[in-house]
Order: sequence, then structure tokens, then C-alpha cells
Amino acid sequence: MSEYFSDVSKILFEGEDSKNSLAFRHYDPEQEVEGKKMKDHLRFGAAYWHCMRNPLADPFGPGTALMPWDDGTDSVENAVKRTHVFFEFMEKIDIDYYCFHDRDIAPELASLSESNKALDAVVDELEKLQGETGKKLLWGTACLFAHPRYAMGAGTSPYVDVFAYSAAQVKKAIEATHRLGGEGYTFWGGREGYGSIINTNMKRELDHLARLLHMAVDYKKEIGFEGQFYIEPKPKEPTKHQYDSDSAACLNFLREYDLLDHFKLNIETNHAILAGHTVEHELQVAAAAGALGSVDANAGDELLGWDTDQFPTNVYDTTKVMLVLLEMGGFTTGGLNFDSKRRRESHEPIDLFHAHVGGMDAFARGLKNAAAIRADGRYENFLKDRYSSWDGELGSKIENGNTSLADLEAHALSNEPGILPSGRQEMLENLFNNFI
Ligand code: XUL
Ligand code: CO
Repeated sequence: MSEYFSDVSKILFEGEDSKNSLAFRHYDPEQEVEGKKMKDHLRFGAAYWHCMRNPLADPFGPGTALMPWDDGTDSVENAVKRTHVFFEFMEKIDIDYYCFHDRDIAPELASLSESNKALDAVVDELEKLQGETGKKLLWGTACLFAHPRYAMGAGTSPYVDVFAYSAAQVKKAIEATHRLGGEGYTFWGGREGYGSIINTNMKRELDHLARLLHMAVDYKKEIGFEGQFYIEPKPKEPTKHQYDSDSAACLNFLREYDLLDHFKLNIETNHAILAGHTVEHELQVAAAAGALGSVDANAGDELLGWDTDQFPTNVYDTTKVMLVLLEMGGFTTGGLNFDSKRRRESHEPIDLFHAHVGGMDAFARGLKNAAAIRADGRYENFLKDRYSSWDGELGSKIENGNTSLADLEAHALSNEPGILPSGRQEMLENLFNNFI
């Protein structure tokens, strides 16, 4: 087997004192936290599109990424070769899962049937590689946003032939995901929204999108695919407004179109920021609805207003994410997929390793911190105590729907609220800092 990353050997846990920049200082896959191995809590995933296909271009210049294994052609042979590079990468970085779009792994050719044939050939190879290495598919998806036919949307296109084409692509991508034993399938509606509302029939577009998702649910049942379906919220970019703009909007859409039982959300940190939320807000909204499925782990830049997809390095953020996940009881089908790209300046193949080592260590620290905060109990107890007036007779009557406005008026007439206890935000922030 050729070695594409000959300057890197398998990344190992060396502990906090290690000075080796290509070693884990916190991520010790076998170490148990709250009775479960770190690797099973974190379920890291590598994104095929960023690792193998992102040339690191920006609007002002072409790609800089060095990919000596890639001949730059759309041949199936080149696509198959990339799968070997990717699996060597996963093996050496010690990541068990991966995610892909159909068009990342195989080329889009002159016709749908040729593209489907190419996809089949690459899926054959991926199946073989998974068998040899034990690596698993976290989720697959269809790229319904790059080709010019999707410039005005896919499931929300004003043009029925485009809608049909996107349905065909979804069908094939679900089949590929199913064949590879994928634990999930994601819908990210990059172009499902509008550039201007002046030429948009919003109601009709939303109805069509829901039809596409219902057909996908039907097809999933028909072929016996048991993976979890996800919707990935994002408010804008490339659209001015994406219909799946944030967790709350997605949940409302799913509820309105009777799809809630069939979908969970895949929350991405940078998308939360673009929506004007923190990632823990988005995660909590999803978790409260029983719909937190998976996470696209990355980071934005507070000073830039776009989706920079940086690798997560901020331990405050990873701690907050892991707190929500631990409180939810952890992932089932989902995981932490690094939907993150290197900076344009970090163009050497070895930078892929530095980037992922940093992200994995940041989440390992987040996990340990979150577990320590939970074991300490003061944070949880504060919250419990803050709402404890609801645990009395009146509170439970209200919560159970056994009061009227008149009952509460009678209560309020003889029970004026006094001076309220402090919210202690600063005390809690200090407490949080003690664990970072
Ligand atoms: C784009 C994005 C996508 C989805 C999958 O912002 O996050 O890569 O994760 O289509
Ligand atoms: Co994403």
C-alpha cells in the first residue's frame, strides 16, 4: 500500500507534558469519562469534502492546497485513489467515522447515469476499505448546491425538472449511504431559500421541499435503511435566507409538514453564529425537542460575518457543547464531524493532521471539563434551586395544566412576589472558569 502521508506516523496520546505537536495531549481514546470511553463519547468524524476536495480557494484567489496524489481530473481512477489517501489519513489521525457528499467521493459526469455509475464504482472501493479498516460512515448526503442547475434551489427550485433531478440524486445518495452502513443521512439545504423574495413563491417552495423529504422518508422505509435522517440548519450563505435558518425554524418546518418523527438536527457551530445564536443555544433548542442528532464541529471568527469553518480550538465552547451532550445522555447515531477547513495559508498535507489534532484535543478537554462540572454539582444544583418554587403545590398544578387565570389571580392577590434571589451570573461564570 502506498503511503501518501509518509512524514506522519499514527498520532498517539502522549499526555499533557508532551511537546510533540503531532500527539494528543488530552484525547486518550480508551480513557473512561463518566463510565464511557472518550472515543465513544466523541465519535469523531472526518469530512471528505474538506480533507480531500477543498482546494482552499477564496473569492480573491484560487486554491493553494497541495495534493500530490490528485491528478486533478474527473476520472473514476483518480476518485478511487483519493479514497485510499483518505483512509490512510483516518487511520493515522485515529478517527473512526467519516461523512461525504455524493459529488465529493465521485465525479459529476456528463449525464446522471454516468455520474451514478461512477458513484457505484467509488462506493465499491469505500465498502472494501471500510471492511479492511473498520472505519464507519457517520452520514452521507447529496450535493444539491454546487452545480449550476441548483442555482435557484433543488427541492425549492421554481423548475420541476430540477426538482426531479434533485430527487434522483437524493435517492442514489441514500442508496450509497445504505450500502455503506451509514448511521445517518443529512439534508443541508444550501440553496433552499432565496436571493430575493421579489421573485419567490415562498409557500410553494416550502411545500415542495416537504414533498421531497416525505418521498425520502418513504424511500428509506422501502429499502430498509435504518439510519437517522438529519436536517442541518444554516441561516444564509449562499442564500440570503435559507428556509432551515436555525434549530427553531427547522423544528417548526418539520412539525408543520408532519416530518418531526423522521428527522433530527445536525447542528453546526459556525451556522449557529451566523444565525445570531450561540451553539449551546442551538443545541439546547434541539435537545429540548428530543431532536439533537449530530454536530458539525467547527468555529467561526467573531470578527468576520461568514462561514469560515475553522477548526474548533476554543475550550470554553467545546466545554459548553459537551455539557449539553452529556446532559442529553450522549450521541446515539450522531457524532462530532469536523466540518472544518484549514486556512488558505495552511496548504501542506501535514496541516490536515495539525488541524484535526487541535480539534480532537479541544473536544477531549471539553469533555473532561464538562464531566468535572457535572461531578462537582454546584452548577446543576444552582439551576435546580433557582426553579425550586415550581416544585411546590402551585407550580405542579400549573405545570400539569390544572389552573386557570382566575386561580392564579386569587393566589396573586394574597401573595405579592417579594425581592427575588440574585441570578448570580458572574458567580456562575467564575465557577465555570474554575474548570477550564
Ligand atoms: C455548509 C455545510 C455543509 C453540510 C453538508 O455550510 O455545513 O457542508 O454540512 O452538506
Ligand atoms: Co456542515
